[in-house]
Amino acid sequence: MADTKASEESKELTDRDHLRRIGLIWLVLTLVCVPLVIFVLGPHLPPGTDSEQARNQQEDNTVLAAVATPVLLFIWVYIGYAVKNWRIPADTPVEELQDGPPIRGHRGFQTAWIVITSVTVFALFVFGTQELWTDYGSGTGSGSSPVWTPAGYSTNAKDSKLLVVQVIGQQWRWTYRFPQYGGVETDTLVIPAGKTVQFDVTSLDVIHSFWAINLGVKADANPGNNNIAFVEDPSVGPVDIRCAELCGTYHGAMAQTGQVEKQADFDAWIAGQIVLHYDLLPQLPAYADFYIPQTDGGYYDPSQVTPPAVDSGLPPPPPAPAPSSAAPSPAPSSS
Ligand SMILES: [Cu+2]
Repeated sequence: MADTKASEESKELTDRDHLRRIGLIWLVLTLVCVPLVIFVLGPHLPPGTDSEQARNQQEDNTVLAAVATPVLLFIWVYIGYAVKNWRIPADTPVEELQDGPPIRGHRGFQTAWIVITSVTVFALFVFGTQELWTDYGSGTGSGSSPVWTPAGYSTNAKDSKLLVVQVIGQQWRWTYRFPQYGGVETDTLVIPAGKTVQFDVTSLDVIHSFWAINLGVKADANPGNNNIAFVEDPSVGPVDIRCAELCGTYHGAMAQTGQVEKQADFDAWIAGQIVLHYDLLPQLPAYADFYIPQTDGGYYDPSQVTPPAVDSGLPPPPPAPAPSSAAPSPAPSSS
């Protein structure tokens, strides 16, 4: 009875009245939900706030969610309104079921649709491009010549004022090499808090992707390629690391926990690593931007070799023996 009354009532309303009601409900919900998305949901969005990059990306995700909210609400409000007001009564015989009348050629609606969607998408395009450009190269896939470089960056790791960490992916583990610390290699990532770190990401075999989730860094690891990404001002705590490119059977096993330490703790750790691996250092190939295992049986492309800079406070390791082209070199130690 109430249903019939309601549907009779809605029949008396013009399209314009319905539109006004839908618009009003949408407006109220939008005014309530957008601030909730920005101020309540936003601070919980990934990738968190553990570095400058992460904070920027969290802001980007908040902007995207805030822009998407009115669109989503319009769809939900319209569906809810239509279900409530234009539903065919349940006892309608099947043969009487039919589609509603088609809507054609409403200039105002078509114009508004095109303008609103175009402005939204174009604004997001400009915003997204600007954010990629200025958000410090993380994930831009700029390769060895990053679009954005922080102060202190140098194309040669030796001259860089930043801490350079070479990230080497292979099936199925990560190795980290520190060219400014005698080229020592480690199997865990430790970096100092509050600094800018440059990740030179490469691979020994197939394509991997170095994803330091809570630092907001994701960079593809391509064999024969040096893909550079930066992280600024990381805060002390664990780093959640994954491989983000399906790379074979044990792809899922490339998950690891690194650590951001206070500078003094990092200094102690890296000095300890050098002492631990001191005898092995001469057996490592000279530092290079990437490994090319196939070329001459060695692990680095000789044309890419740049001498390592040692500023660990320890004496530099003895010079590496001349590479032999007859037999393949042993795999570099990663532990
Ligand atoms: Cu992988």
